[in-house]
Amino acid sequence: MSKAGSNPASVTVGPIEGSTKEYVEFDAGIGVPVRRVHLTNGEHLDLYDTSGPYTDPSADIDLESGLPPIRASWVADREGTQLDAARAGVITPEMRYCAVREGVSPELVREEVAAGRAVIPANHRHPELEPMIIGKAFAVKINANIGNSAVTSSIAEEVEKMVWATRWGADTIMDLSTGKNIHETREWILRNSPVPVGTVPIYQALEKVNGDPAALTWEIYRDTVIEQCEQGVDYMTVHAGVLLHYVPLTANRVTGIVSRGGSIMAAWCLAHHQESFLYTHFEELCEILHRYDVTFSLGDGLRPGSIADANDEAQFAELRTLGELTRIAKSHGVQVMIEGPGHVPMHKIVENVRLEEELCEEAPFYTLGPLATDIAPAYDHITSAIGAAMIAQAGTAMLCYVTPKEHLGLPNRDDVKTGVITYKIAAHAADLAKGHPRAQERDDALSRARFEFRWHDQFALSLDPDTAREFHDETLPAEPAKSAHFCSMCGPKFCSMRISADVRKYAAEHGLDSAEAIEAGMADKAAEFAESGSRVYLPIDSLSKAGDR
Ligand code: IRN
Ligand code: FE2
Repeated sequence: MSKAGSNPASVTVGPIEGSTKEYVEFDAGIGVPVRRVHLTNGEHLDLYDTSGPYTDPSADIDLESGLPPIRASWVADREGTQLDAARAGVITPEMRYCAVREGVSPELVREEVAAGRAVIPANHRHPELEPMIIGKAFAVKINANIGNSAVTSSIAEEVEKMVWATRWGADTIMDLSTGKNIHETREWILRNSPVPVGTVPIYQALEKVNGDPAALTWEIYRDTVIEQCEQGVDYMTVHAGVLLHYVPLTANRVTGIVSRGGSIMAAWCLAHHQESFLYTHFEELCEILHRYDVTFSLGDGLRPGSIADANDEAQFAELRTLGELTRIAKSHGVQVMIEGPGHVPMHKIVENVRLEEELCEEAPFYTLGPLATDIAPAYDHITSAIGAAMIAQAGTAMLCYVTPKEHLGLPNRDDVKTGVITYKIAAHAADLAKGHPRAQERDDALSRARFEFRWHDQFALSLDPDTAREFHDETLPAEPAKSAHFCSMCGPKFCSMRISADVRKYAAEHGLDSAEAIEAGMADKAAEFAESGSRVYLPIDSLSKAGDR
């Protein structure tokens, strides 16, 4: 491995509270990971697990040697892509693996990949990867962006951010490093990443020409792409839809071009008054990506960066070009997904999915939020999760997370976790609405635990057990409170869950169903009320006598 120098010291390891790491039987020596939540009533629930061996206490984590190359024998003499195989009717081990993870048939996976409605980003040179699938027929996925910039962050921190993001549920990560040691940082991340790693090669190409977009050339870009393909990057953002004659369409926008990659390419086109080299050399790019089975993520360089600019001509002109490029990529057997906005008000969201599907042959849509309003910097994980949930329900396959630091600074570890958890909420809410086969199991298990006051189980089933427990324990830290039939929100007397349980108990004791029980209970209460003199407000001493303070 070409990883010299700064050795990342350590990363977060160990199981998530209330869960163990298990492997569902697959091929010899390879299992499909699940997070098994153990409940106090003796039941357990297996959850989709993105965290890799880091949550397995028996795993030997050594960042120097990287994760075990579980796919090594699958890719040893592989030629072609998952798309080629799927079209030829072949079910690859990666497809079978994804099928187990999703709880669907391998044939469904093959069909969706063959149709270009799903992608399995898996570079032949990233054998450490635990394969996953992105497509609207499957669970909605989320991506976490990490990466240092020129001003902050070290390699050690970036590797930890990858481990940390996948611990909380990131399905893929993108290394957007722009500062020093880009190649080395990426090597550490790749060799230790159980999830697909994406990049935006134009960022590194720009570093190579000292930050001057006009100095970029096709050759420098091409060599950067090859360098990253060789390293094992699984998917790449390519802003090939930013055409020279689209740039003027952004002139009257409120926020112009907000995409980093988009603005670099726009600057190049204007400086040379030539068509984008990403567009003119697109077929060559397809040939390179095909050799490694790297997936295109066609960038939305002209995405709206404000509510005012949503769904404008610049955005949709680019989308039409992405449709054209999708067909070219697919004709080369290269897998494709399409990046989308951005900032979009709620009533304009569904139109984005409809158009993307129409223009890009239903290639998986991968969106950045969108933010449903511009007015809440510091809370843009929330403004964007509103849009993300809606766009995912409409058919978006993967959501790029937004952290509370969006528009303000580089996210730290806490921001990364907040962003991931927020996006898991959006993705899961969409899975429920779409009727994804296994989504509701978890809600039902958690609600049962809540109703039965199994506090430990409620924590363990939650997206963020640590914070759930911490909030509970702020007011009721003692262990007996973990089986108490109330929490400090309403207190023992006003707990609706407890009262409901009482209604059921009354029903069982009196041989009634719940509705009858409520009626009978009401009648009892009415009699009691009349007996006590029909007064709504009782004198304080009558209450304290009953100990009811
Ligand atoms: C996702 C959808 N639209 C954009 N993205 C992500 O934004 C993309 O995957 C990558 O992580 C980042 C690229 O940003 P620029 O270069 O377009 O600003
Ligand atoms: Fe923005």
